[in-house]
Amino acid sequence: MSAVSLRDRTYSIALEIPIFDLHTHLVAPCFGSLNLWGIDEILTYHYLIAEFLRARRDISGEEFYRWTKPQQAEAIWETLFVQQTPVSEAQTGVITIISRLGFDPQKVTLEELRQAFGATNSEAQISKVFDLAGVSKVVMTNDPKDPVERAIWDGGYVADSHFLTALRLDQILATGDDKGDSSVDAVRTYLRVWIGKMSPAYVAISLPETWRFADATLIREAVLPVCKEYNLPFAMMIGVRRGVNPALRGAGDGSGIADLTQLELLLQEHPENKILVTTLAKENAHTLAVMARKFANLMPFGCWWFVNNPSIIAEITDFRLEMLGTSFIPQHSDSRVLEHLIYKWDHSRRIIAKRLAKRYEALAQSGYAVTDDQIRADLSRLLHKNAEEFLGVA
Ligand code: FIX
Ligand code: ZN
Repeated sequence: MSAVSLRDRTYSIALEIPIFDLHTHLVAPCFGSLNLWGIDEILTYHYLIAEFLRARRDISGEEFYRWTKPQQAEAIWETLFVQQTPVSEAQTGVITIISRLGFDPQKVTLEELRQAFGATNSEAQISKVFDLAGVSKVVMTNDPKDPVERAIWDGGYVADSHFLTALRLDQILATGDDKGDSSVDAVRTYLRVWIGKMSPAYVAISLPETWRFADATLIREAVLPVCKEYNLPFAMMIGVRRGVNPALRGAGDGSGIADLTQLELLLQEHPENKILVTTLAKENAHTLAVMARKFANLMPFGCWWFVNNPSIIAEITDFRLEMLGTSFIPQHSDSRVLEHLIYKWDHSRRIIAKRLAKRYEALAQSGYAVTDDQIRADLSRLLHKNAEEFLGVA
């Protein structure tokens, strides 16, 4: 079979496989205003805010954030989509969303888009977007230290089968329990309480590139023992430099290359914990793949944030397939706005299928012709089974 038809076959099978999205900032409908959807939220995604402020150096972050959200969206639409060719990944992502929702992205106006989104509601949009994106379930990012989210947990949480929970620890480890007690015992108790309330699929934290295992007392003595007690994976997102430009607020974070020998120390000391890791620096992704060959309890996942770009997703997926076969989780969307699921998975599904087909071509050159059943089984592992089995939610 020719390389082209192998690639086409692999992609058409990928389109049939339901996606399990391991990490997002989407929330179930019961979280009300935290559930972001619609064209103004799509246009004011912090990736686009950063790109807008580059295009309009005459406008400061302080001034931009004084505008209303509709004013921000109108300025971003005019600058990044009318005055410019939308070639960045975040710009092209908006075009993918608009096209997949049935509009002509080169003719539709912002007003027409606002009217179309205004004619529907969040529940209807959730089922439409999950269907269009081919996503079966997403994992939320849940933080009981967020006062708005906490109010829902304290009185209005309604489980939704599309949305699994994940207990996020950045704030809990930084500020301790509700009384501000960040002793090991207090944090262990707090984790047990919230694991009981949320039944999370995993427990997660983001860490700077300067993170050191020896200094991480609460991770070593509270988080890892409690995760092991509940057989919960611990997800570490390593390499973020928070607030490198505070004026950009959520758009102001940067990236750093981490010393992953710190992760090696954790894996050596805690072989019975299930550890999910994604890294923000491309260089770290390669080291992580090598490390996953040494530690079977380490599950590399996703192409996070600044490496969630087609050229880098392709490179990272290539060396993961070459070193790990199909024993990793190639992508998560990190969607913040509901409709992101459409573009992030359209773009990633196509790349993952293409890179897997490259491996099939290599097999063909060695005299091995892969079958449709094998392609389906491999893509099922990559797109949902590896995640579901590692989390124990299969
Ligand atoms: O720490 C995280 O979960 C990051 O993904 C976010 O802080 C970041 O803003 C993001 O959404 C990147 O895609
Ligand atoms: Zn995230």
